[in-house]
Amino acid sequence: MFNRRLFLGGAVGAASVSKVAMAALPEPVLQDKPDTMPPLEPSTGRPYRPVLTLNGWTLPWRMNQGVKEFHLVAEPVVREMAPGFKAHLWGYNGQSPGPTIEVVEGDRVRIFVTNKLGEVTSIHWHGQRLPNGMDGVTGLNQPGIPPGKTYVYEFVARRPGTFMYHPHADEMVQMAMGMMGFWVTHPKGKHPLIDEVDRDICFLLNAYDIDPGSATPKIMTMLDFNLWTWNSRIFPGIDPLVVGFKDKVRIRIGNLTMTNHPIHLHGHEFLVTGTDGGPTPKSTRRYEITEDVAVGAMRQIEFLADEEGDWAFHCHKSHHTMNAMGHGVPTLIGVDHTGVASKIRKLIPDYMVMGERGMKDMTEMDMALPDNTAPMMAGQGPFGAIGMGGMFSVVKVRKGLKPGDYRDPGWYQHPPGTVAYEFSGSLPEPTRSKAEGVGSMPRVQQPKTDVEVTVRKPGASSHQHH
Ligand SMILES: [Cu+2]
Repeated sequence: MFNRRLFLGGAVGAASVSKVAMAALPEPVLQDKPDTMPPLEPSTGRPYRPVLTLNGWTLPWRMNQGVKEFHLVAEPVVREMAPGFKAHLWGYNGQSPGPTIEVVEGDRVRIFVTNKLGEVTSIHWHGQRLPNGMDGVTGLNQPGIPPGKTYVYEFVARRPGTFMYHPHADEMVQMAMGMMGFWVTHPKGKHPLIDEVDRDICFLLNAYDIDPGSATPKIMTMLDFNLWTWNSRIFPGIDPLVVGFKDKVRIRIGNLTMTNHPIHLHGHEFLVTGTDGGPTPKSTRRYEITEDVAVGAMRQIEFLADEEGDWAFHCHKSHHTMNAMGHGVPTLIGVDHTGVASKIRKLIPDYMVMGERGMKDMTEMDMALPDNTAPMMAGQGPFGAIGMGGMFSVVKVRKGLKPGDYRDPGWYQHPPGTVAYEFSGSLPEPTRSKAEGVGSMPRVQQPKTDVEVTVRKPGASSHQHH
């Protein structure tokens, strides 16, 4: 696929050097797997500790007379969002999102961008200080890159921190189709606000609207996305974040969806050490367990992994931890419809109803799904099905991991007596609240009879009137 020896420089023979010198354009490096690839250790240029891209990879570069040269190819890709579920997206170098680009503060960077789409594109280097003509806004800073053409961007990575890249050409379509990538600029030496960490993990938040049975996102959707993804993967297709006990951990998150995501970590408190504006001043840092990542924003969180176990790590909007969810599903909590659904399914094979005890029932129902869709929520944990999907993964904190070993260590083995257990004694009558209070003032009008309402979620009607 690509000549690693030639591309990465290092021990390159004389014959290869002249070949490199002749080839103006670096050979593009492609990735055909959605797996989390090991961090790319820098073989040329200033040293740094590389990041791990969750279900992603880092783009190799070549050194050309002191300039780091990268080659991005904008193209249609097939992305496996979870095992057995593939989507037709647009991305870079074989995947969506595109590869992570890692450089060091002060590096001169040259990026060749080849457009293999059917329409113009461009790349905006979100958050970078750079010459105005390199900022990538089609029509404002440059002409669009026509199909089949290659443009060159060149600038110095002036500011260390966490960034991303995405098109600024027909961006509603191109970003809805999955065109985006991560960028990390490492500090060139010791930095007063950027600590060295043992594990440094990054991913993008993205969202798609793909009807069950189809494979291409609907690009007009603004709010009602049905696939909430991390790096274009949905739980249980998202790899765990594996960290060693007492490791200092940094997680970098960028949001290129059209809504905010309160990202929540169990078992630990973290500090927000950076945004797309750069490292945060130490005086502004406070401990959090949930950090809202706004639209178009990036956050860098850091914590000491000093609690062993398998800790949930997810978006706290509960609809974002579900997959391929149909709206217009009536709420049937409390309604006994035993047998009704299976009778209807004999007539309408795709008919689904919500379980009468809640929606988790559906993960256990043996129902036929349309081809190429993700089960609404499904993951098999050590204690049974995990009623989650979408933006959900697990931070696995383990003793005895070797530095840089990100392999899944399996499920946590809980020490005896440390797992919630069933109570077997006799139960006293639980205390219940008996009055809600009278309110701060008397009501002006009192209804003739008391009104009693039932919560109806997820509400179908509210979605149909905007
Ligand atoms: Cu969310």
